[in-house]
Amino acid sequence: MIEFVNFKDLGNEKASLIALEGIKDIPFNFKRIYFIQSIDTESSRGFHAHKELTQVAICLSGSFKMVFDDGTVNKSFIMDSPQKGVIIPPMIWHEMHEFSSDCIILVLASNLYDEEDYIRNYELFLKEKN
Ligand code: T46
Repeated sequence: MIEFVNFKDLGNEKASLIALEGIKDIPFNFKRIYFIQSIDTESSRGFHAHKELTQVAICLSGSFKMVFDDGTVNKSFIMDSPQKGVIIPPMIWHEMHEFSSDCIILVLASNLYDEEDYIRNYELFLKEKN
């Protein structure tokens, strides 16, 4: 259920530099990039699944906890490295918790924003899964 992609740091002792190319580093040609920052550390985010969208989330700074739920199994893991992305496949309920104050999350998405692609109701998600 959880698949990570690892990125090589091309930098040197003066700076870290990570390049992300569609297909090569990210397993699809991304059409949209967004980032989440200045996150209230008391807050949680996500609480939805996507019908068709695939995404890769990368924690550029700080850390947060990601929870994946496929309707049967619930797994959580910590994201805390800009060299590691997690693939968020379609039809995985995902939640983000425990943001550090310096947390910045970059997300590369396979498609443009479409609210119709979201399932934001957990009961509906379970119904669609089964
Ligand atoms: C996801 C997780 C990891 C847009 O108008 N365009 C966009 O490209 C995005 C991503 C969001 N929005 C609007 C929709 C909402 O009115 O921005 C508002 C906040 O979005 P949302 O509450 O969905 O944010 P998160 O952090 O719960 O979820 C986001 C992504 O929306 C979602 O696809 O998988 O990050």
